[in-house]
Amino acid sequence: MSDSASRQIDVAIIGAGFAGLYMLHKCRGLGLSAHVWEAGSGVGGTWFWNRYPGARCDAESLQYSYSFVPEIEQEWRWTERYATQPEILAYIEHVADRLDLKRDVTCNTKVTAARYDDAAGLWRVSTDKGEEVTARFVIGATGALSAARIPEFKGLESYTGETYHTGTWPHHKVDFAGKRVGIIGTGSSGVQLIPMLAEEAAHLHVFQRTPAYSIPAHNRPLDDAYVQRWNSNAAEFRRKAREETRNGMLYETTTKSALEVSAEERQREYERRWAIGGGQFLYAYADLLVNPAANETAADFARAQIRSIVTDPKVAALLTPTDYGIGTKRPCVDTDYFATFNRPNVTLVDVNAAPIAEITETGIRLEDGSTYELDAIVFATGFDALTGPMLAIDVTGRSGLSLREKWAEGPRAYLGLMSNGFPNLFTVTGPGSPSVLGNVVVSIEQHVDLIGTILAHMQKAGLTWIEPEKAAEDAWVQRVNEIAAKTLMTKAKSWYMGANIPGKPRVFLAYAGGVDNYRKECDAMVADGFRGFSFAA
Ligand code: N01
Repeated sequence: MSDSASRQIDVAIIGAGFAGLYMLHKCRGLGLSAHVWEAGSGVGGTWFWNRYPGARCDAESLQYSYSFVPEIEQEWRWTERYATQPEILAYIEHVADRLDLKRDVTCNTKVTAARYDDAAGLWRVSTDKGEEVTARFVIGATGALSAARIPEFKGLESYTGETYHTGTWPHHKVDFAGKRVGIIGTGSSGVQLIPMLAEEAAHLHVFQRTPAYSIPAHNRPLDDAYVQRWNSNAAEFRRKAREETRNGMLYETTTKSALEVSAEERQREYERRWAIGGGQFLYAYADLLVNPAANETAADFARAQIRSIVTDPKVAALLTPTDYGIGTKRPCVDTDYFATFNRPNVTLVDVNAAPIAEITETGIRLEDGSTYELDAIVFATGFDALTGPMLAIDVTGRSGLSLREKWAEGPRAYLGLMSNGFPNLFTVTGPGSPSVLGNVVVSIEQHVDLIGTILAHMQKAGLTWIEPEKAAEDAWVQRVNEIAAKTLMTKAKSWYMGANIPGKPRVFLAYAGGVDNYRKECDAMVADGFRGFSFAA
């Protein structure tokens, strides 16, 4: 890959995951000079970093992939319903090679600052390798879940055993055989990793603060006939997912309320969907995420599944979520998660009742004084979601305005795409867009296409400067909040709300109106002469 970049380019792109790579391809198609900087030693973004055993996507592989080059879609053969991390990474590598993208990607390099030069009307982008590049446009393709976070546990630096974070997993195989392992965190990453660790470790302690709802994946190999059927109809399937679904995935949906059917019918429907596996379960009724009583019916069903699997009633009770609704935090999808707690070498530790007081030289001590001696501690403690990756960069816009200051009370961006005060700076799937609430590849393609439409318009009209109007931004932020407030998702303590980071503003970070409606909003904005944006030559 390229290790140097020209000093003056049209577009500086930050991040070489799904978003950055497609953005680079898009820019090339417009005849713009573009370059990508990537912190990792290879392309792939999320799928480069999250290499922990068991890591796989819980969106179906035939849908969680690019659609912008139909030939690539046809020639790539996914092997499983839910692809593993190595398979997704191999796919991204394949696309990058196929489109010859890597020559414009500089790896092992973090963008540390991006400063807007008011006089020149250009961005000055600095990296941790001492490079400084000038670009007319900057595009943050930094990912929504890329700022891995270890909570500030007292004594962490004194621990002498091995430590890992799921989001920065080593490239070599980690050997847990014969070891006493502790894992903190039972979100999507923990739920995938825990069964794998239990297979290998001498003993696994799972430190759980909040129990997770988890739906079985029922993963399976993809047979040729199924793939063939998909490929023959791919264009139409993709169109439907983009334009007619809330979350960018072809799920069976209904307009029915959970409360308008009998308890028996509901039970049958939940059983049917549980047997299909994956996220479909939450689409059983239209009101599961807006009506607490409806949600409770689905939550109750999911709780009963836990009790039916976990043999020790005390452990089952601890694993059962009671104080938030199903789907109000990001739901997990698992293979053998709950059954893992029946193993004699697995102990569930309730760190809600007795929080972690400190990490000692040799393990973990809880506030009730109990101690756990551990050879390795795995942090499955998540990410500083959506805002973390952009705020890790020292971004300074017009008249010295810092993005950290501007977003101090929560992110503000028009359509989740651009922020007033930061001309010519776009974010792909940024806060205020649907991003994490569905199939993120669908949202990435939509944003990259939209940015492409804006850049093409500017080229054609001889414009060099774009900024969203403050009034349009304020109205969008208000809209994002209003839509979120109608859902139950604002009621739970989750990373959707910034609640996993002490001190982070509690605002809902994504547009919850659906990818279908979001696309319509964006298309209407374009059709209306790029309503809400100011331009200059
Ligand atoms: O992170 P999380 P994740 N003491 O934030 C706990 C995507 N993803 O990496 O809930 C004790 O969800 C925390 O507890 P609590 C997906 O969008 C997708 O698992 O805050 N515990 C929680 O249990 C997902 O939602 C896939 O009380 C502490 C856990 O750590 C997102 O990434 C796979 C703690 C963090 O869970 C993030 O998932 C993996 C503390 N001080 C990830 N601090 C697939 O597609 C935190 N925790 C399958």
